[in-house]
Amino acid sequence: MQNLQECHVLQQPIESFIISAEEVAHVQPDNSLEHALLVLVKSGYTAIPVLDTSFKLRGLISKAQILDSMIGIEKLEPERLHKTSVGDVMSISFQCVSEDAPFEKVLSYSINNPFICVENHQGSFLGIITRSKLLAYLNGYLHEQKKHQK
Ligand code: 4BW
Repeated sequence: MQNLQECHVLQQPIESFIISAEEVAHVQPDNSLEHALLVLVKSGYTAIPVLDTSFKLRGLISKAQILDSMIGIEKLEPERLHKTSVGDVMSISFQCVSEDAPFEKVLSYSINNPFICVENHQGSFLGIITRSKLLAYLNGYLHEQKKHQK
């Protein structure tokens, strides 16, 4: 069996997997939850990054967190959506990588995260790497390996 460290698949620069910041749906910390819910529903995504006005990553917000924040004592209280801001409910603890992180690290983070945020060395948000892009690449690689073994 090939030594994993020498394995070409793990040497792949992560840059080629990044969905650039301009293409990533996002909200800002002081947006209302109502706005965030509209962005999430319209984009079709379950969770998206929260960026400040200087494009620094501040957190992640999901539909589940927004729905949870609407739960009152006995009923849903949708009026809370425009009184509460994204910054009040977003997650601030999440895994993120720098632009030169090894493929292996991103792959291992993707086990528990559907997407990984990528920052440059100045801390600016560059984009995301989705689990589906990593799996598509690995799938292609495995098929190539199989062809060469025949
Ligand atoms: O609108 C969609 N377009 C496409 N082409 N695929 C979609 C869309 N919405 C969902 N999907 C599919 C993707 O395969 O469902 C998967 C789970 O979506 P999610 O998590 O739960 O909303 C998608 O898998 P994925 O491409 O590996 O994306 C993983 C997660 O990355 C998504 C979402 O939270 C985030 N994401 C992906 N592209 C994004 C994005 N967030 C913001 N902007 C983007 N452009």
